[in-house]
Amino acid sequence: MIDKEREETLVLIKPDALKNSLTGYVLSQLSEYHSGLRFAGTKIVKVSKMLADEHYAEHRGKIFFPSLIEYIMGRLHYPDAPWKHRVIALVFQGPDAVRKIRDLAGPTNPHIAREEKPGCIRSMGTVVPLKDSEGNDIGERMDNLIHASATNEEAEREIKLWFAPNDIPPAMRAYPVERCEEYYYLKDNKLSIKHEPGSICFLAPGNIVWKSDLDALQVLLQGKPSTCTLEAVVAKYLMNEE
Ligand code: FUP
Repeated sequence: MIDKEREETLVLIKPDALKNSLTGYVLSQLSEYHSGLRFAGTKIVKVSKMLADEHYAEHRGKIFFPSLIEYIMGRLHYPDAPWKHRVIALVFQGPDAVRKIRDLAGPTNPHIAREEKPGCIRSMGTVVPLKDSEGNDIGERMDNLIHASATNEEAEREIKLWFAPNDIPPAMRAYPVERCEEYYYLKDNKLSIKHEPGSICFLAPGNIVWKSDLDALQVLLQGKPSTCTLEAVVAKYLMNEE
């Protein structure tokens, strides 16, 4: 974290909030008047499988994971309207940003939120039982309207996953950036600096990128494992592409 004034946190307004026209309500709850924080970035995102998987990476393998991915991709709330599959991603900035937004969001589980903190944003959500093919309860999915980063470390990972530096005004960026000097391509989920038929260019010379993304790409090009995966780097630079 660079300084307290530039502490940042990621908020996602999820498909259930969009479907229920709660966007305005959520934004007014999180406004500077209530939170003391300011907007640093905002975008409408069609969530790809790659992005959803990376965002919820810590929950891979859990029983609710497939349903959680379908939910954040908008497929559950808009099954017949793929053009409505999107979330609103926001970066809020200011002292204590992570804690302030988590407080306004409330507990993860909407049932608990209603008991412990009536009136918080997530208290307006719902819990959906998950069943196996025989109809037995196997878990639950929490449709809790918004995501809010849980810690400063998570906020950095998530903001860098959802936002490219140029989505945020230069003076508001909290993390170091660099100018890209190479072309980087993706083909069959493999990284390359050479173009081949069918490969997709996701970065080009002159692009402004998170320094940590470039560091990760250098490590990955050498065939070594990186703490930041190739998918986590690529997902944002290919965001909203066909
Ligand atoms: P939070 O940080 O509050 O978003 O909570 P978690 O990281 O624990 O959970 C991530 C998302 O998974 C939340 F939106 C809730 C959802 N979840 C379920 O749908 N079912 C579960 O059993 C647990 C979590």
